[in-house]
Amino acid sequence: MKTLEELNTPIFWAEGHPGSLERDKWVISVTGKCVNPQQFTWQQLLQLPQKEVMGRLTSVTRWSVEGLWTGIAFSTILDIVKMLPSCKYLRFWSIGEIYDTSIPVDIALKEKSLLAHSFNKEYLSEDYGGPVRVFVPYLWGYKSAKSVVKIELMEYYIPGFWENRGYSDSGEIEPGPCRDLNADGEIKYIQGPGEVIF
Ligand SMILES: Nc1nc2c(c(=O)[nH]1)N[C@H]1C(S)=C(S)[C@@H](COP(=O)(O)O)O[C@H]1N2
Ligand SMILES: [Mo]
Repeated sequence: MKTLEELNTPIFWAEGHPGSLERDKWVISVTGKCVNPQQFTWQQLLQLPQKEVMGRLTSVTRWSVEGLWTGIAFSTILDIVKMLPSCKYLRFWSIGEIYDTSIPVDIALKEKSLLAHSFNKEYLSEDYGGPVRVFVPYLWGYKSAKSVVKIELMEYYIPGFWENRGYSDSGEIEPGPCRDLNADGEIKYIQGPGEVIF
């Protein structure tokens, strides 16, 4: 099984590369519309039930990479903090809190959405959003915030970093050509919205 680097996956850090990040000191705060806002350390995240999903990260810049992602289901986190019924969106913040993006709770709760720490059984490096990033194969990659430090449970939607710069608020995947990085960048076609399956 290949790493993201071996698959020549582009490394996107629109806000600037964060440098080296210490897995053992990583903390994610979960705040907003919940009964028990709390922080999760790296060690605590690893003690939660782990989930593996096979899926594609697909960029609006038209490349897509598939692999086995491991992490924690959002339902696990939202149950622990006791999300309130008024919460409709999850807003993710990356390290430095310049990059943010939001997704509807119902998409976060879909089968393959994860707070991911591994790709093809290896921990994610800083380049690819380690220690912990969002993985949401149902929407364009800009919704999959890297190196997440905060998850805000929101009643309403706020456009994030790329949404403020012209990408769609929904992040809905649109049909068209796309380079499949698992096939050496061969151009394939995205047929419709939703999870990309070539
Ligand atoms: N913090 C942060 N997260 C981010 C981005 C970014 O620039 N900064 N780029 C997004 C976009 S546009 C895509 S396609 C994916 C790319 O993930 P990769 O850099 O691991 O390939 O990360 C998303 N998450
Ligand atoms: Mo992207």
